[in-house]
Amino acid sequence: MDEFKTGYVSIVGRPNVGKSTLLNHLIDQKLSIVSRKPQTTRWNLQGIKTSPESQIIFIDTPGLQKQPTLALNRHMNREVSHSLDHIDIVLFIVEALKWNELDENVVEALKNISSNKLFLVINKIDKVSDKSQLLSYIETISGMIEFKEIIPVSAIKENGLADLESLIVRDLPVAPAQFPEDQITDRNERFFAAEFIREQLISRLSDELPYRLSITIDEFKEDENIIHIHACIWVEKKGQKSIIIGKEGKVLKAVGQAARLELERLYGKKINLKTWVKVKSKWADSEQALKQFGYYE
Ligand SMILES: Nc1nc2c(ncn2[C@@H]2O[C@H](COP(=O)(O)OP(=O)(O)OP(=O)(O)O)[C@@H](O)[C@H]2O)c(=O)[nH]1
Ligand SMILES: [Mg+2]
Repeated sequence: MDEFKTGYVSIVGRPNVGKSTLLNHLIDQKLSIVSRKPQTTRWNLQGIKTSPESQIIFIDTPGLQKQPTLALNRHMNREVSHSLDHIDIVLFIVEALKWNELDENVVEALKNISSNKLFLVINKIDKVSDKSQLLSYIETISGMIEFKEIIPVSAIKENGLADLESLIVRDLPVAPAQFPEDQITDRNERFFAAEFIREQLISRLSDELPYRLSITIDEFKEDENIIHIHACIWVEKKGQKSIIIGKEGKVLKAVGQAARLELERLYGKKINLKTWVKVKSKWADSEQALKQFGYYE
């Protein structure tokens, strides 16, 4: 038998190109939250896929921002650069036939990565009816930056993912597994509780509000058959608090119910979820508040 291979694979790109969707479909598990709105992912998240031949440690990252002004966005960009330290392969994700200055910003951030480690992954090809258009698109991007592989995929339809995975395994170093074979992530249960609540809020709230909320888990207590979770939703203004609660508490109730179902699926246990909404003025631009909310752990 060939020797076992293990390595780290970072998934980077501008916001909204489908990085988190790709991670979830590559590891066959909903770990990373997804939404139609950009800037959904705020933290690096490892998704670990172990087979008899290999262990791939994928890192989903926040969408890279250009010249971020808020402390929160600077934190998100730092997460992306951390993901590139000691990396074996970088997947640069773009959206088929789309290219803008934020993609150029990613090219800039990848300039110190050896082209030997760099794969261009063109996502959302299910939206392209005339596939021949991809040729000139690929040509344009290849003129800016060199890649070891170029792989068109549809993360949602899982097209091209098996090819992508075998090319990754081909290039991973021979090394023993870093994690037990049943471990699928580096993040703890509190992290997913907070993220799944945030995902439900993002999908129900419009405009700027999703960018202005953060979740802390104040209690996480596991009994034999049930997990008790107390979550706090932090916003910046009183008006935002009333929107999140909704008329007669309807929005918050729906968010809690949907998040509870997702968490029950993930943990295979009953969840008792209680939520509160609190105001902390300008938290997204305060390093201190970000620390309190766990952004720098
Ligand atoms: N049609 C189509 N849509 C996709 C595909 N992959 C992702 N999407 C959609 O693209 C949107 C963004 O997906 P995410 O996975 O949240 O994107 P992201 O790159 O992680 O975004 P950020 O975390 O904000 O940087 C969602 O509405 C997804 O359903 C795909 O292969 N095809
Ligand atoms: Mg994401």
